[in-house]
Amino acid sequence: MTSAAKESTPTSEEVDAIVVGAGFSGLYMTHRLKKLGLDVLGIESGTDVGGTWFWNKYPGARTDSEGIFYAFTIDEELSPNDWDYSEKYPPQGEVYAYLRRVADRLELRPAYSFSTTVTSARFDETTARWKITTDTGRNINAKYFVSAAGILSAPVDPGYPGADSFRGQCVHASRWPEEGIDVTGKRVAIIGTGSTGVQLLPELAKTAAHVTVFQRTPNYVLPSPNKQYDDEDRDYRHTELSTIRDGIRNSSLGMPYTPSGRMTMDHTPEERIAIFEEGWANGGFRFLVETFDDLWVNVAANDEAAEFIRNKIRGIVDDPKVAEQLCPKYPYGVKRPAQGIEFYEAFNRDNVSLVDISETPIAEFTPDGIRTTTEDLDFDVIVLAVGYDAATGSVIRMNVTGRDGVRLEDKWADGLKTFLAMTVNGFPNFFMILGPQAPTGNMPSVSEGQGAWIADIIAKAERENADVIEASTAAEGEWTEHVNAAAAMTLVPEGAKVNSWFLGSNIEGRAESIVIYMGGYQPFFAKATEVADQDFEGISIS
Ligand code: NA7
Repeated sequence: MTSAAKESTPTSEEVDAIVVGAGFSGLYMTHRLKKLGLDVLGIESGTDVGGTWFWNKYPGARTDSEGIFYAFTIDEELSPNDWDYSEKYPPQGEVYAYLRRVADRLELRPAYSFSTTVTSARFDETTARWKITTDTGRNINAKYFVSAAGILSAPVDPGYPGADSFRGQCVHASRWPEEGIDVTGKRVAIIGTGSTGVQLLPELAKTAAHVTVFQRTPNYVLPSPNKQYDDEDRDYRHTELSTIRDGIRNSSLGMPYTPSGRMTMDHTPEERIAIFEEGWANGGFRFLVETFDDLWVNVAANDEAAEFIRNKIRGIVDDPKVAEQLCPKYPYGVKRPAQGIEFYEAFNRDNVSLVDISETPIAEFTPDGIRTTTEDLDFDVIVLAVGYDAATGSVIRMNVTGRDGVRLEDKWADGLKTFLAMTVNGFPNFFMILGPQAPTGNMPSVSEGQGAWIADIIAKAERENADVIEASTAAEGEWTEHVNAAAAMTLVPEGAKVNSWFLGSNIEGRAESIVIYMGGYQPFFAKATEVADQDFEGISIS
Protein backbone atom coordinates (compact mmCIF):
# COMPACT_ATOMS: atom_id res chain seq x y z
CA MET A 1 0.00 0.00 0.00
CA THR A 2 1.36 3.44 -0.89
CA SER A 3 1.66 6.06 1.83
CA ALA A 4 -1.00 8.16 0.05
CA ALA A 5 -3.43 5.23 0.15
CA LYS A 6 -2.61 4.67 3.81
CA GLU A 7 -3.37 8.28 4.61
CA SER A 8 -6.76 8.12 2.95
CA THR A 9 -7.78 4.95 4.81
CA PRO A 10 -10.14 6.04 7.56
CA THR A 11 -8.75 5.07 10.95
CA SER A 12 -10.81 2.71 13.03
CA GLU A 13 -11.51 3.10 16.69
CA GLU A 14 -11.70 0.03 18.92
CA VAL A 15 -14.17 -0.28 21.80
CA ASP A 16 -15.65 -3.22 23.67
CA ALA A 17 -19.26 -2.26 23.15
CA ILE A 18 -21.42 0.13 21.20
CA VAL A 19 -24.82 1.07 22.55
CA VAL A 20 -27.07 2.95 20.16
CA GLY A 21 -29.54 5.26 21.87
CA ALA A 22 -29.63 7.37 25.02
CA GLY A 23 -33.22 6.87 26.15
CA PHE A 24 -34.27 4.62 29.02
CA SER A 25 -32.88 1.51 27.28
CA GLY A 26 -29.57 2.96 26.16
CA LEU A 27 -28.75 4.72 29.42
CA TYR A 28 -29.43 1.59 31.44
CA MET A 29 -27.42 -0.62 29.08
CA THR A 30 -24.47 1.76 29.00
CA HIS A 31 -24.48 1.93 32.79
CA ARG A 32 -24.52 -1.85 33.18
CA LEU A 33 -21.78 -2.47 30.61
CA LYS A 34 -19.59 0.22 32.15
CA LYS A 35 -20.04 -1.48 35.50
CA LEU A 36 -18.65 -4.66 33.93
CA GLY A 37 -15.50 -2.68 33.21
CA LEU A 38 -16.08 -2.55 29.46
CA ASP A 39 -15.05 0.34 27.27
CA VAL A 40 -18.48 1.49 26.05
CA LEU A 41 -19.29 4.01 23.34
CA GLY A 42 -22.83 5.31 23.25
CA ILE A 43 -24.09 6.73 19.96
CA GLU A 44 -27.10 9.02 19.92
CA SER A 45 -28.50 10.99 17.01
CA GLY A 46 -30.06 13.63 19.29
CA THR A 47 -28.05 16.39 20.88
CA ASP A 48 -28.81 15.14 24.38
CA VAL A 49 -29.95 12.09 26.33
CA GLY A 50 -33.68 11.36 26.62
CA GLY A 51 -34.64 9.26 23.59
CA THR A 52 -38.40 9.48 23.10
CA TRP A 53 -38.50 12.25 25.68
CA PHE A 54 -35.77 14.22 23.94
CA TRP A 55 -37.52 14.08 20.57
CA ASN A 56 -41.21 14.39 21.42
CA LYS A 57 -41.40 18.01 22.54
CA TYR A 58 -44.80 18.63 21.00
CA PRO A 59 -47.46 20.30 23.17
CA GLY A 60 -49.37 17.79 25.27
CA ALA A 61 -46.74 15.02 25.11
CA ARG A 62 -46.86 12.96 28.28
CA THR A 63 -46.66 9.34 29.41
CA ASP A 64 -49.53 6.87 29.34
CA SER A 65 -47.86 5.13 32.30
CA GLU A 66 -48.25 6.46 35.82
CA GLY A 67 -45.26 8.34 37.18
CA ILE A 68 -44.99 6.16 40.28
CA PHE A 69 -43.62 3.36 38.12
CA TYR A 70 -42.15 5.25 35.16
CA ALA A 71 -38.56 5.09 36.40
CA PHE A 72 -35.53 2.89 36.91
CA THR A 73 -35.06 0.66 39.92
CA ILE A 74 -31.33 1.40 40.29
CA ASP A 75 -31.69 2.56 43.86
CA GLU A 76 -28.11 2.57 45.05
CA GLU A 77 -26.94 5.23 42.62
CA LEU A 78 -30.20 7.02 41.95
CA SER A 79 -31.75 7.44 45.43
CA PRO A 80 -35.31 7.05 44.09
CA ASN A 81 -36.86 9.07 46.89
CA ASP A 82 -34.85 12.17 46.01
CA TRP A 83 -37.16 12.99 43.13
CA ASP A 84 -40.83 12.89 42.18
CA TYR A 85 -42.82 13.66 39.09
CA SER A 86 -45.32 16.40 39.79
CA GLU A 87 -48.17 14.80 37.82
CA LYS A 88 -49.73 11.34 37.65
CA TYR A 89 -49.01 11.13 33.91
CA PRO A 90 -45.75 13.09 33.71
CA PRO A 91 -45.36 15.59 30.90
CA GLN A 92 -42.47 15.29 28.43
CA GLY A 93 -40.35 17.94 30.16
CA GLU A 94 -40.35 16.07 33.45
CA VAL A 95 -39.38 12.69 31.99
CA TYR A 96 -36.68 14.42 29.94
CA ALA A 97 -35.42 16.10 33.14
CA TYR A 98 -35.48 12.74 34.95
CA LEU A 99 -33.34 11.09 32.27
CA ARG A 100 -30.90 13.99 32.26
CA ARG A 101 -30.60 13.62 36.01
CA VAL A 102 -29.98 9.88 35.59
CA ALA A 103 -27.25 10.56 33.00
CA ASP A 104 -25.58 13.04 35.35
CA ARG A 105 -25.79 10.87 38.45
CA LEU A 106 -24.49 7.78 36.65
CA GLU A 107 -21.91 9.88 34.79
CA LEU A 108 -23.03 8.52 31.44
CA ARG A 109 -22.65 11.57 29.21
CA PRO A 110 -18.88 11.16 28.69
CA ALA A 111 -19.55 7.72 27.20
CA TYR A 112 -21.77 9.22 24.48
CA SER A 113 -21.19 10.67 21.07
CA PHE A 114 -24.24 12.90 20.45
CA SER A 115 -25.52 14.22 17.10
CA THR A 116 -24.25 10.98 15.58
CA THR A 117 -26.23 8.40 13.63
CA VAL A 118 -25.13 4.87 12.81
CA THR A 119 -25.22 4.42 9.05
CA SER A 120 -24.08 0.79 8.85
CA ALA A 121 -23.17 -2.10 11.11
CA ARG A 122 -21.50 -5.20 9.69
CA PHE A 123 -20.30 -8.30 11.52
CA ASP A 124 -16.76 -9.19 10.43
CA GLU A 125 -16.45 -12.96 10.73
CA THR A 126 -12.64 -13.00 10.62
CA THR A 127 -12.23 -10.73 13.63
CA ALA A 128 -15.59 -11.40 15.31
CA ARG A 129 -16.06 -7.67 15.62
CA TRP A 130 -18.89 -5.35 14.56
CA LYS A 131 -17.73 -2.69 12.14
CA ILE A 132 -19.83 0.40 12.66
CA THR A 133 -19.87 3.52 10.53
CA THR A 134 -21.54 6.80 11.38
CA ASP A 135 -22.79 9.84 9.51
CA THR A 136 -19.97 11.81 11.11
CA GLY A 137 -17.39 9.62 9.37
CA ARG A 138 -16.39 7.46 12.31
CA ASN A 139 -15.39 3.81 11.84
CA ILE A 140 -15.61 1.84 15.02
CA ASN A 141 -14.88 -1.81 15.74
CA ALA A 142 -16.74 -3.25 18.68
CA LYS A 143 -17.09 -6.72 20.14
CA TYR A 144 -20.68 -6.08 21.24
CA PHE A 145 -23.32 -4.07 19.43
CA VAL A 146 -26.52 -3.21 21.29
CA SER A 147 -29.44 -1.47 19.64
CA ALA A 148 -31.35 0.55 22.21
CA ALA A 149 -32.57 2.76 19.38
CA GLY A 150 -36.20 2.78 20.43
CA ILE A 151 -39.45 0.99 19.72
CA LEU A 152 -41.23 4.09 18.43
CA SER A 153 -38.45 6.28 17.10
CA ALA A 154 -38.23 5.77 13.34
CA PRO A 155 -40.83 8.22 11.97
CA VAL A 156 -43.01 7.31 9.03
CA ASP A 157 -42.85 9.61 6.02
CA PRO A 158 -46.34 9.66 4.47
CA GLY A 159 -44.85 10.81 1.16
CA TYR A 160 -47.67 13.06 0.05
CA PRO A 161 -47.35 14.41 -3.48
CA GLY A 162 -46.56 18.10 -3.42
CA ALA A 163 -45.18 18.00 0.14
CA ASP A 164 -42.26 20.23 -0.83
CA SER A 165 -44.53 22.85 -2.36
CA PHE A 166 -46.28 23.70 0.92
CA ARG A 167 -45.26 27.25 1.91
CA GLY A 168 -46.23 26.98 5.59
CA GLN A 169 -44.51 24.96 8.30
CA CYS A 170 -44.82 21.17 8.13
CA VAL A 171 -43.36 19.07 10.94
CA HIS A 172 -43.47 15.46 12.12
CA ALA A 173 -44.65 15.71 15.73
CA SER A 174 -41.55 13.85 16.93
CA ARG A 175 -39.34 16.52 15.39
CA TRP A 176 -41.11 19.42 17.08
CA PRO A 177 -38.54 22.21 17.26
CA GLU A 178 -36.82 23.05 20.52
CA GLU A 179 -38.02 26.64 20.29
CA GLY A 180 -41.63 25.47 19.80
CA ILE A 181 -44.17 26.53 17.20
CA ASP A 182 -46.42 29.43 18.06
CA VAL A 183 -49.80 28.45 16.61
CA THR A 184 -51.62 31.44 18.07
CA GLY A 185 -54.17 32.61 15.55
CA LYS A 186 -52.99 30.10 12.96
CA ARG A 187 -54.77 27.50 10.86
CA VAL A 188 -53.41 24.11 11.86
CA ALA A 189 -53.80 20.63 10.38
CA ILE A 190 -53.12 17.49 12.40
CA ILE A 191 -52.82 14.34 10.31
CA GLY A 192 -53.28 11.20 12.38
CA THR A 193 -55.31 10.22 15.42
CA GLY A 194 -52.93 7.87 17.24
CA SER A 195 -51.58 8.71 20.71
CA THR A 196 -49.69 11.70 19.31
CA GLY A 197 -52.58 13.35 17.47
CA VAL A 198 -54.81 12.68 20.47
CA GLN A 199 -52.43 14.49 22.82
CA LEU A 200 -51.81 17.36 20.40
CA LEU A 201 -55.37 18.35 19.53
CA PRO A 202 -56.63 19.78 22.85
CA GLU A 203 -53.38 21.69 23.39
CA LEU A 204 -53.17 23.27 19.92
CA ALA A 205 -56.89 24.08 19.90
CA LYS A 206 -56.38 26.33 22.94
CA THR A 207 -54.59 29.00 20.89
CA ALA A 208 -54.90 28.17 17.18
CA ALA A 209 -57.44 29.98 15.05
CA HIS A 210 -58.62 26.62 13.81
CA VAL A 211 -57.47 23.00 14.02
CA THR A 212 -58.51 20.48 11.38
CA VAL A 213 -58.00 16.84 12.27
CA PHE A 214 -57.45 14.45 9.36
CA GLN A 215 -58.55 11.02 10.54
CA ARG A 216 -58.09 7.84 8.53
CA THR A 217 -59.02 5.30 11.21
CA PRO A 218 -60.78 6.32 14.42
CA ASN A 219 -59.04 5.35 17.65
CA TYR A 220 -60.32 4.18 21.01
CA VAL A 221 -59.30 7.05 23.28
CA LEU A 222 -59.50 6.25 26.98
CA PRO A 223 -59.43 9.04 29.54
CA SER A 224 -56.12 9.90 31.15
CA PRO A 225 -57.22 10.86 34.68
CA ASN A 226 -54.28 13.13 35.31
CA LYS A 227 -53.76 15.06 38.54
CA GLN A 228 -51.03 16.80 40.49
CA TYR A 229 -49.32 14.38 42.83
CA ASP A 230 -49.81 15.42 46.46
CA ASP A 231 -47.93 14.51 49.64
CA GLU A 232 -50.00 11.39 50.12
CA ASP A 233 -49.11 10.14 46.63
CA ARG A 234 -45.44 10.87 47.21
CA ASP A 235 -45.48 9.11 50.58
CA TYR A 236 -47.15 6.13 49.00
CA ARG A 237 -44.43 5.83 46.34
CA HIS A 238 -41.63 6.32 48.83
CA THR A 239 -42.88 3.78 51.34
CA GLU A 240 -44.41 1.24 48.97
CA LEU A 241 -41.71 1.01 46.32
CA SER A 242 -41.25 -2.72 46.86
CA THR A 243 -45.02 -3.37 46.64
CA ILE A 244 -45.18 -1.37 43.40
CA ARG A 245 -42.24 -3.30 41.99
CA ASP A 246 -43.71 -6.67 43.01
CA GLY A 247 -46.85 -5.63 41.18
CA ILE A 248 -44.81 -4.86 38.06
CA ARG A 249 -42.93 -8.17 38.23
CA ASN A 250 -46.18 -10.14 38.35
CA SER A 251 -48.01 -8.14 35.73
CA SER A 252 -48.97 -8.52 32.08
CA LEU A 253 -48.00 -4.97 31.06
CA GLY A 254 -45.15 -4.07 33.40
CA MET A 255 -47.65 -1.98 35.36
CA PRO A 256 -48.72 -2.89 38.90
CA TYR A 257 -52.35 -3.52 37.97
CA THR A 258 -54.15 -6.65 39.12
CA PRO A 259 -56.34 -8.54 36.67
CA SER A 260 -59.94 -8.71 37.82
CA GLY A 261 -60.41 -12.47 37.60
CA ARG A 262 -63.74 -11.73 35.88
CA MET A 263 -65.07 -12.84 32.49
CA THR A 264 -67.31 -10.33 30.74
CA MET A 265 -70.20 -12.54 29.73
CA ASP A 266 -70.54 -14.05 33.24
CA HIS A 267 -72.06 -10.73 34.27
CA THR A 268 -75.42 -9.11 33.61
CA PRO A 269 -75.55 -6.13 31.24
CA GLU A 270 -76.07 -3.83 34.25
CA GLU A 271 -73.06 -5.27 36.09
CA ARG A 272 -70.93 -4.99 32.97
CA ILE A 273 -71.79 -1.33 32.54
CA ALA A 274 -71.01 -0.61 36.19
CA ILE A 275 -67.63 -2.32 35.89
CA PHE A 276 -66.82 -0.54 32.61
CA GLU A 277 -67.82 2.79 34.21
CA GLU A 278 -65.31 2.18 36.98
CA GLY A 279 -62.65 1.22 34.43
CA TRP A 280 -63.41 4.35 32.41
CA ALA A 281 -63.03 6.52 35.52
CA ASN A 282 -59.69 4.86 36.33
CA GLY A 283 -58.69 5.39 32.70
CA GLY A 284 -55.95 4.24 30.37
CA PHE A 285 -54.55 0.76 30.76
CA ARG A 286 -56.56 0.15 33.92
CA PHE A 287 -59.63 -0.18 31.68
CA LEU A 288 -57.95 -3.01 29.78
CA VAL A 289 -56.48 -4.84 32.76
CA GLU A 290 -58.91 -4.28 35.60
CA THR A 291 -62.38 -4.54 34.07
CA PHE A 292 -62.45 -8.05 32.60
CA ASP A 293 -59.76 -10.58 31.75
CA ASP A 294 -61.09 -11.58 28.34
CA LEU A 295 -61.25 -8.31 26.37
CA TRP A 296 -58.20 -9.20 24.29
CA VAL A 297 -59.32 -12.76 23.55
CA ASN A 298 -63.11 -13.01 23.36
CA VAL A 299 -65.06 -11.39 20.54
CA ALA A 300 -68.31 -11.05 22.48
CA ALA A 301 -66.49 -9.54 25.47
CA ASN A 302 -64.60 -7.17 23.22
CA ASP A 303 -67.84 -6.10 21.51
CA GLU A 304 -69.25 -5.11 24.89
CA ALA A 305 -66.20 -2.99 25.75
CA ALA A 306 -66.10 -1.45 22.28
CA GLU A 307 -69.78 -0.50 22.37
CA PHE A 308 -69.36 0.96 25.86
CA ILE A 309 -66.58 3.23 24.58
CA ARG A 310 -68.54 4.16 21.45
CA ASN A 311 -71.46 5.18 23.69
CA LYS A 312 -69.09 7.34 25.70
CA ILE A 313 -67.98 9.06 22.47
CA ARG A 314 -71.62 9.56 21.44
CA GLY A 315 -72.31 11.03 24.87
CA ILE A 316 -69.41 13.48 24.77
CA VAL A 317 -69.41 14.74 21.17
CA ASP A 318 -72.34 17.08 20.47
CA ASP A 319 -72.54 16.65 16.68
CA PRO A 320 -73.94 13.14 16.05
CA LYS A 321 -72.30 12.92 12.61
CA VAL A 322 -68.86 13.78 14.01
CA ALA A 323 -69.43 11.43 16.95
CA GLU A 324 -70.18 8.57 14.57
CA GLN A 325 -67.09 9.35 12.49
CA LEU A 326 -65.02 9.19 15.67
CA CYS A 327 -66.44 5.77 16.65
CA PRO A 328 -64.07 2.89 15.86
CA LYS A 329 -65.71 -0.07 14.15
CA TYR A 330 -62.98 -2.66 14.82
CA PRO A 331 -62.26 -4.54 18.08
CA TYR A 332 -60.93 -2.53 21.00
CA GLY A 333 -57.23 -3.05 21.72
CA VAL A 334 -56.15 -4.58 18.38
CA LYS A 335 -54.58 -1.23 17.56
CA ARG A 336 -52.79 0.61 20.35
CA PRO A 337 -55.56 2.55 22.11
CA ALA A 338 -54.70 6.12 23.00
CA GLN A 339 -55.07 8.00 26.24
CA GLY A 340 -56.36 11.53 26.05
CA ILE A 341 -57.18 14.53 28.16
CA GLU A 342 -60.37 16.08 26.75
CA PHE A 343 -59.74 14.72 23.24
CA TYR A 344 -63.37 14.02 22.36
CA GLU A 345 -64.46 17.22 24.14
CA ALA A 346 -62.23 19.21 21.78
CA PHE A 347 -64.58 18.39 18.88
CA ASN A 348 -67.29 20.48 20.58
CA ARG A 349 -65.16 23.61 20.13
CA ASP A 350 -65.99 26.05 17.34
CA ASN A 351 -62.38 26.06 16.18
CA VAL A 352 -62.00 22.28 15.70
CA SER A 353 -63.22 20.23 12.76
CA LEU A 354 -62.78 16.67 11.54
CA VAL A 355 -62.04 15.48 8.01
CA ASP A 356 -62.69 11.79 7.56
CA ILE A 357 -60.00 10.86 5.05
CA SER A 358 -61.27 7.30 4.83
CA GLU A 359 -64.12 8.97 2.86
CA THR A 360 -62.20 11.81 1.21
CA PRO A 361 -58.48 10.92 1.14
CA ILE A 362 -55.69 13.46 1.00
CA ALA A 363 -54.75 13.79 -2.67
CA GLU A 364 -51.78 16.11 -2.28
CA PHE A 365 -50.23 19.02 -0.44
CA THR A 366 -50.52 22.38 -2.19
CA PRO A 367 -48.55 25.60 -1.62
CA ASP A 368 -51.42 26.75 0.63
CA GLY A 369 -52.38 23.57 2.39
CA ILE A 370 -54.02 20.23 1.70
CA ARG A 371 -56.17 19.06 -1.20
CA THR A 372 -58.48 16.16 -0.48
CA THR A 373 -60.50 14.39 -3.15
CA THR A 374 -63.31 16.90 -2.55
CA GLU A 375 -61.88 20.18 -1.24
CA ASP A 376 -58.91 22.50 -0.83
CA LEU A 377 -58.08 23.55 2.74
CA ASP A 378 -55.58 26.28 3.63
CA PHE A 379 -53.15 25.94 6.53
CA ASP A 380 -50.26 27.76 8.16
CA VAL A 381 -48.99 24.69 10.01
CA ILE A 382 -49.32 20.99 9.18
CA VAL A 383 -48.43 18.49 11.89
CA LEU A 384 -47.72 14.94 10.81
CA ALA A 385 -48.77 12.64 13.65
CA VAL A 386 -48.54 9.62 11.36
CA GLY A 387 -46.57 7.22 13.53
CA TYR A 388 -43.49 5.03 13.36
CA ASP A 389 -41.95 1.95 11.87
CA ALA A 390 -42.29 0.31 15.27
CA ALA A 391 -39.50 -1.80 16.79
CA THR A 392 -38.01 -2.83 13.45
CA GLY A 393 -37.52 0.61 11.88
CA SER A 394 -34.83 1.93 14.19
CA VAL A 395 -32.84 -1.30 13.80
CA ILE A 396 -33.27 -1.77 10.05
CA ARG A 397 -32.33 1.86 9.36
CA MET A 398 -28.85 1.12 10.74
CA ASN A 399 -28.27 -1.30 7.83
CA VAL A 400 -27.33 -4.23 10.03
CA THR A 401 -25.52 -7.06 8.22
CA GLY A 402 -24.66 -10.34 9.94
CA ARG A 403 -22.89 -13.55 8.94
CA ASP A 404 -22.57 -14.39 5.23
CA GLY A 405 -23.55 -10.84 4.28
CA VAL A 406 -27.18 -11.37 5.32
CA ARG A 407 -29.00 -8.13 6.03
CA LEU A 408 -31.34 -8.08 9.00
CA GLU A 409 -33.99 -6.51 6.81
CA ASP A 410 -33.79 -9.49 4.43
CA LYS A 411 -33.78 -12.00 7.26
CA TRP A 412 -37.07 -10.49 8.46
CA ALA A 413 -38.58 -10.02 4.99
CA ASP A 414 -41.02 -12.94 5.40
CA GLY A 415 -41.64 -12.38 9.11
CA LEU A 416 -39.84 -11.44 12.29
CA LYS A 417 -37.49 -13.94 13.90
CA THR A 418 -35.58 -13.47 17.14
CA PHE A 419 -34.72 -15.45 20.23
CA LEU A 420 -36.30 -13.73 23.22
CA ALA A 421 -36.55 -10.46 21.28
CA MET A 422 -32.96 -9.70 22.25
CA THR A 423 -30.82 -11.89 19.99
CA VAL A 424 -30.93 -13.03 16.38
CA ASN A 425 -29.34 -16.12 14.82
CA GLY A 426 -26.69 -15.11 12.27
CA PHE A 427 -26.05 -11.82 14.10
CA PRO A 428 -23.54 -12.75 16.82
CA ASN A 429 -22.88 -10.38 19.72
CA PHE A 430 -25.78 -8.21 18.55
CA PHE A 431 -28.55 -7.41 21.02
CA MET A 432 -31.76 -5.42 20.93
CA ILE A 433 -33.71 -3.70 23.68
CA LEU A 434 -37.39 -3.08 22.92
CA GLY A 435 -36.85 -4.73 19.57
CA PRO A 436 -39.47 -6.88 17.87
CA GLN A 437 -41.14 -9.68 19.86
CA ALA A 438 -40.58 -7.90 23.20
CA PRO A 439 -43.41 -7.44 25.69
CA THR A 440 -45.08 -4.07 25.71
CA GLY A 441 -46.60 -1.79 28.34
CA ASN A 442 -44.50 0.16 30.81
CA MET A 443 -41.38 0.67 28.72
CA PRO A 444 -38.82 1.49 31.47
CA SER A 445 -39.59 -1.86 33.11
CA VAL A 446 -39.03 -3.73 29.85
CA SER A 447 -35.87 -1.72 29.07
CA GLU A 448 -34.37 -2.47 32.44
CA GLY A 449 -35.29 -6.16 32.41
CA GLN A 450 -33.85 -6.71 28.96
CA GLY A 451 -30.76 -4.61 29.68
CA ALA A 452 -30.04 -6.66 32.81
CA TRP A 453 -30.36 -9.94 30.88
CA ILE A 454 -28.03 -8.70 28.13
CA ALA A 455 -25.50 -7.47 30.72
CA ASP A 456 -25.59 -10.91 32.36
CA ILE A 457 -24.88 -12.82 29.16
CA ILE A 458 -22.09 -10.43 28.19
CA ALA A 459 -20.60 -10.80 31.69
CA LYS A 460 -20.62 -14.57 31.24
CA ALA A 461 -18.92 -14.32 27.84
CA GLU A 462 -16.26 -12.04 29.31
CA ARG A 463 -15.64 -14.40 32.25
CA GLU A 464 -15.21 -17.27 29.83
CA ASN A 465 -13.09 -15.31 27.37
CA ALA A 466 -15.62 -16.16 24.70
CA ASP A 467 -15.62 -14.39 21.35
CA VAL A 468 -19.10 -15.09 20.12
CA ILE A 469 -22.60 -15.15 21.61
CA GLU A 470 -25.19 -16.46 19.19
CA ALA A 471 -28.72 -17.81 19.44
CA SER A 472 -29.31 -21.15 17.74
CA THR A 473 -31.68 -21.50 14.80
CA ALA A 474 -33.73 -23.96 16.85
CA ALA A 475 -34.10 -21.60 19.83
CA GLU A 476 -35.05 -18.76 17.51
CA GLY A 477 -37.57 -20.93 15.68
CA GLU A 478 -39.23 -22.15 18.88
CA TRP A 479 -39.45 -18.66 20.36
CA THR A 480 -40.87 -17.19 17.16
CA GLU A 481 -43.45 -19.98 16.96
CA HIS A 482 -44.41 -19.26 20.56
CA VAL A 483 -44.69 -15.51 19.91
CA ASN A 484 -46.90 -16.12 16.88
CA ALA A 485 -49.05 -18.65 18.76
CA ALA A 486 -49.48 -16.22 21.67
CA ALA A 487 -50.72 -13.55 19.25
CA ALA A 488 -53.03 -16.02 17.50
CA MET A 489 -54.80 -16.68 20.81
CA THR A 490 -55.83 -13.02 20.93
CA LEU A 491 -57.88 -10.73 18.72
CA VAL A 492 -54.79 -8.63 17.95
CA PRO A 493 -54.23 -10.12 14.45
CA GLU A 494 -57.50 -8.33 13.54
CA GLY A 495 -55.43 -5.15 13.74
CA ALA A 496 -53.89 -5.98 10.36
CA LYS A 497 -57.12 -4.70 8.79
CA VAL A 498 -56.67 -1.28 10.42
CA ASN A 499 -52.93 -0.64 9.92
CA SER A 500 -51.90 -1.59 13.46
CA TRP A 501 -48.22 -1.10 14.24
CA PHE A 502 -48.55 -4.15 16.51
CA LEU A 503 -48.28 -6.16 13.25
CA GLY A 504 -46.17 -3.81 11.15
CA SER A 505 -49.33 -3.23 9.09
CA ASN A 506 -48.84 0.55 9.09
CA ILE A 507 -45.78 0.11 6.87
CA GLU A 508 -46.51 -0.33 3.18
CA GLY A 509 -45.21 -3.60 1.76
CA ARG A 510 -44.24 -5.03 5.15
CA ALA A 511 -45.04 -8.73 5.71
CA GLU A 512 -47.61 -9.01 8.48
CA SER A 513 -45.80 -10.26 11.59
CA ILE A 514 -46.56 -9.64 15.24
CA VAL A 515 -44.17 -7.01 16.59
CA ILE A 516 -44.98 -7.37 20.29
CA TYR A 517 -45.03 -10.41 22.56
CA MET A 518 -48.65 -10.91 23.59
CA GLY A 519 -47.76 -13.47 26.26
CA GLY A 520 -47.15 -10.59 28.68
CA TYR A 521 -44.47 -9.04 30.81
CA GLN A 522 -44.25 -11.61 33.64
CA PRO A 523 -44.18 -14.67 31.34
CA PHE A 524 -41.56 -13.01 29.14
CA PHE A 525 -39.15 -12.38 31.98
CA ALA A 526 -39.92 -15.78 33.56
CA LYS A 527 -38.78 -17.36 30.28
CA ALA A 528 -35.71 -15.09 30.00
CA THR A 529 -34.73 -15.95 33.59
CA GLU A 530 -35.22 -19.66 32.95
CA VAL A 531 -32.94 -19.46 29.91
CA ALA A 532 -30.31 -17.59 31.93
CA ASP A 533 -30.58 -20.05 34.83
CA GLN A 534 -29.99 -22.92 32.43
CA ASP A 535 -26.66 -21.48 31.38
CA PHE A 536 -28.32 -19.50 28.57
CA GLU A 537 -29.71 -22.59 26.93
CA GLY A 538 -30.32 -22.03 23.22
CA ILE A 539 -27.43 -19.60 22.93
CA SER A 540 -23.88 -20.64 22.17
CA ILE A 541 -21.16 -18.72 23.99
CA SER A 542 -17.96 -19.87 22.35
P1 NA7 B 1 -49.79 5.81 15.63
O1 NA7 B 1 -50.46 5.34 16.85
O2 NA7 B 1 -49.19 4.79 14.73
O3 NA7 B 1 -50.86 6.68 14.84
C1 NA7 B 1 -50.58 7.18 13.57
C2 NA7 B 1 -51.80 7.87 13.04
O4 NA7 B 1 -51.49 8.47 11.79
C3 NA7 B 1 -52.96 6.94 12.77
O5 NA7 B 1 -54.15 7.61 13.07
C4 NA7 B 1 -52.83 6.66 11.29
O6 NA7 B 1 -54.01 6.31 10.64
C5 NA7 B 1 -52.37 7.99 10.79
N1 NA7 B 1 -51.67 7.88 9.52
C6 NA7 B 1 -50.56 7.17 9.25
N2 NA7 B 1 -50.18 7.33 7.97
C7 NA7 B 1 -51.10 8.16 7.43
C8 NA7 B 1 -51.25 8.70 6.15
N3 NA7 B 1 -50.40 8.43 5.16
N4 NA7 B 1 -52.31 9.51 5.94
C9 NA7 B 1 -53.17 9.79 6.94
N5 NA7 B 1 -53.08 9.31 8.17
C10 NA7 B 1 -52.04 8.50 8.41
O7 NA7 B 1 -48.64 6.86 15.96
P2 NA7 B 1 -48.56 7.89 17.14
O8 NA7 B 1 -47.35 8.71 16.93
O9 NA7 B 1 -49.84 8.59 17.33
O10 NA7 B 1 -48.33 7.00 18.41
C11 NA7 B 1 -47.25 6.09 18.44
C12 NA7 B 1 -47.17 5.43 19.76
O11 NA7 B 1 -46.67 6.34 20.75
C13 NA7 B 1 -48.44 4.94 20.35
O12 NA7 B 1 -48.88 3.76 19.80
C14 NA7 B 1 -48.08 4.82 21.81
O13 NA7 B 1 -47.40 3.60 22.04
C15 NA7 B 1 -47.15 5.96 22.04
P3 NA7 B 1 -54.37 4.73 10.42
O14 NA7 B 1 -54.77 4.28 11.77
O15 NA7 B 1 -53.09 4.09 9.94
O16 NA7 B 1 -55.43 4.70 9.42
